[in-house]
Amino acid sequence: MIGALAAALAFSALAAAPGVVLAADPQSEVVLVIEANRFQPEEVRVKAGAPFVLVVTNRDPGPEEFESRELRIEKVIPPGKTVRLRMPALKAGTYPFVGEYHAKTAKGRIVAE
Ligand SMILES: [Cu+2]
Repeated sequence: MIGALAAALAFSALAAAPGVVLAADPQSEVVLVIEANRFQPEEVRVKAGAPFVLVVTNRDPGPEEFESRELRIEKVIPPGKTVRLRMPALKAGTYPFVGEYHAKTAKGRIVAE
């Protein structure tokens, strides 16, 4: 038991070593789901100045277009599909987006802070 604990501690110490973490560190992901013509969540918060990946899944039976004029993104997401959008480092601020095919209900924003 103590041996296993020591091994676990040793392992986490290893995992915490900067070089090791860096090599395996995936770019942070922000997850959005489209369902019933709405985004969930409608607001996501990200760190300003750090690129990230926006992962958008469309659970609706029809296509949706993720669109943000501010971010210059337009991406059609077929029903049941997931797209991964590489996002640049954003300056602090609020960046609205819509699902263009259902823009009355599908609205959200990315807040970089
Ligand atoms: Cu469009």
